[in-house]
Amino acid sequence: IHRGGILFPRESETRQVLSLDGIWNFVSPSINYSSSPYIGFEQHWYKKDLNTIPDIEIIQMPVPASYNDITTDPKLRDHVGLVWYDRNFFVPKFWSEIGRVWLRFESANYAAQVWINGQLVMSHEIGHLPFLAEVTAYLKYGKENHVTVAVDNTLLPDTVPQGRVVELESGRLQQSITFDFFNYAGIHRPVKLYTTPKTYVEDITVFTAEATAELAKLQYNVTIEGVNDIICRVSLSDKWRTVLTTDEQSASRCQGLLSIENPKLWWPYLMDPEPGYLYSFEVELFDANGDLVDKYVQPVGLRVLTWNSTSFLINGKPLYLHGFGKHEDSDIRGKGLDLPLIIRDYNLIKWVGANAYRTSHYPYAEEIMDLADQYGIMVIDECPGVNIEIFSDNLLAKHKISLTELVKRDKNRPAVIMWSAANEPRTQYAAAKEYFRQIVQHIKSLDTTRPVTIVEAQGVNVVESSQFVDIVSFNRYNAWYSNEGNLDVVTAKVVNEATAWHNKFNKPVIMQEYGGDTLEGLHFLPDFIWSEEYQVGLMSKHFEAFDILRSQGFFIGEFIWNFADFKTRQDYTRVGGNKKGIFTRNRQPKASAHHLRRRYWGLAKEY
Ligand code: GCB
Repeated sequence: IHRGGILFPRESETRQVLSLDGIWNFVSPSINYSSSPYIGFEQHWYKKDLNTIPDIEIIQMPVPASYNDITTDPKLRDHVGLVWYDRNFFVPKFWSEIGRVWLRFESANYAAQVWINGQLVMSHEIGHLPFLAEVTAYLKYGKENHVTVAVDNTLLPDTVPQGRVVELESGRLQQSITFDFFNYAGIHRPVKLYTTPKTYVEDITVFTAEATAELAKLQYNVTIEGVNDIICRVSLSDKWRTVLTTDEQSASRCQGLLSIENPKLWWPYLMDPEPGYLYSFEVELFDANGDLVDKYVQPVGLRVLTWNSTSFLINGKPLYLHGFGKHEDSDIRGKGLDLPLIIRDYNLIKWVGANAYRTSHYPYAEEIMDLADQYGIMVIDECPGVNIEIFSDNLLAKHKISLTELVKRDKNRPAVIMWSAANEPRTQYAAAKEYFRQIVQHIKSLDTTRPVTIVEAQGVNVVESSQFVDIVSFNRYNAWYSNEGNLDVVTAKVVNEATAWHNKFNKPVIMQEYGGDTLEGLHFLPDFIWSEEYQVGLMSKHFEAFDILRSQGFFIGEFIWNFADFKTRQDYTRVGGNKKGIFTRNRQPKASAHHLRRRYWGLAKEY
């Protein structure tokens, strides 16, 4: 597998992109065979056209989408093991002279192997992250080609996230997981073939070294693969495409510092009349004749993050984060990328007046992240390490890989303001200490420009992990998982706990989750658990606590759980899924959304 950069495929004067999205052939062994859910390898399905294999049922499967809710068959919804996808595609003849051709999957959950024309071209493990390989030598140019993908959703003690497979009395395998959200699987995001020249821009790293109203400095580092006899020209242009500054370097060392006078800084939504301002960082490679060899344009935002023991600042101004935890989740498509849905979500985020969210509990699609950059919505970027129970060296190694890939993917994004190393790991265990010391150190070795957090659920006095982070995060379900029905205890409990976190670690504190399940349309007066009134009441008690905490100077954020209702595994505490959303799964408001909107817009007035 390719170990270099994972730049998003973008068309340019020198690059072409071809989408492989659409309807693929799909086979699930659990529908066709009762024996092994891992069938296909020994039978060499990757060397064949799935359509030509006798006695198997082909399902028409959309890509991108989760496969679980597409059919009416519970065996597919609850399948554990391999599934197979394949399709044919054409590659233009002139691509044989163009340089290199790449195949890139934006994500497949959980692990995938990919063959082109019967030859293995890449394997990747860990969902929600892109993977790619150069496939130049495997393609037939000007002819029909065949791609096969085997996707395995099995979660084990050394996968990220962890899981266990249990055999039921019926003989069926069941995936056991520690988190509540449904373990959707399949090819979740777009699949693209794209070209680069033989000598090409392999990776770009930018960060803002300085950002004031008078001057910004952008540090850049471009890595180039191919021949060395090349000039690397970089330039920065504004949104009107006016070039503000340029620089020329040799291909072997294309790095430097660009200065921009009177810059338009990247500001979060509601903090500036023009939030999310992006410049274009253009990289052009020229050969000795002055001919353009490659071009890649990377959007960049100019902003600097700083933090201390009580506050978190952007461009020198203190931040107060108000938003939610989210999920990639919707009816039928599951975790499959859906453009109407993601734009609707941002319109709701803006309507409700949120300025931030956390990508609970895994990295979100690159299209979603692009919009955060453009709208100025700040993102706490979480890796897929959710609810780790058993710490091991194998898991640690893979957890680090997931972070390497995440930072590589999102390092240039102004919207990403913090890395979340994990959600609710069992950090009361002694083994968590060395584990998270290494995890945080690993993130710091990749990026020192953003703070790191671990989202804690254990008590402040037992955690072995938060001493390593920059910002302390905790989740707590007062008047829900404890003290259910007792709204009167909430305010004091939240104030006391947040204060205890700060006193113990001397760091800024965020409440990353609080909330209660609410069935839309269920009303009770006086408020009663599961009703819309109860959710609103629970929020009001938290708001009182947050206001007290804000006056104390170390409390920097409130995130309600969750933005929208979402599907979970089957559980007697869940009526058709987790209903803690302020929006329904259809993205319509509950009473709580209107309540939150009044608060968040009120907070924005204080900026
Ligand atoms: C949590 C988890 C989140 C769950 C939530 C709940 O603490 O972080 O993934 O969905 O509780 O509603 O139970």
